[in-house]
Amino acid sequence: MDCIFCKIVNGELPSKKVYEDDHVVAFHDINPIAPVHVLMIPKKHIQSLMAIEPEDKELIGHLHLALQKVAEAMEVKDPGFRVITNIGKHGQQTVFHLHYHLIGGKQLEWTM
Ligand code: IU
Repeated sequence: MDCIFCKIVNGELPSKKVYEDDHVVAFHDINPIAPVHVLMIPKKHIQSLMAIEPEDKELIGHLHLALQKVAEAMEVKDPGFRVITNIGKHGQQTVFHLHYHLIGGKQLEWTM
């Protein structure tokens, strides 16, 4: 499958990993928009949040618990950070492998 993030998962493409276990990987975004910008992905190829199936419930819960660990490791737990997943054209999704942006390290704004 021609998916950039699947290639990162299987080591065909390099990435700066900050966390990995049997089910998920987190790595630094190549084009960070904040001092901390990490992508958390499931190793399983899932196109977006809208493609999550009931059978993925445990995986998605696991991914959120792993996000907590990454937030602690990246020292953004306090004073806080943001988690975003973009979906489709209006969401400006550009990579069609489910990923959660963990963004922080500065005071974030909320404007569109
Ligand atoms: P989006 O939510 O699909 O728009 O985000 C994709 C992100 O993946 C974006 O922030 C890119 O900078 C990032 N990225 C990456 O970290 N490494 C890559 O090889 C590619 C994209 I392609």
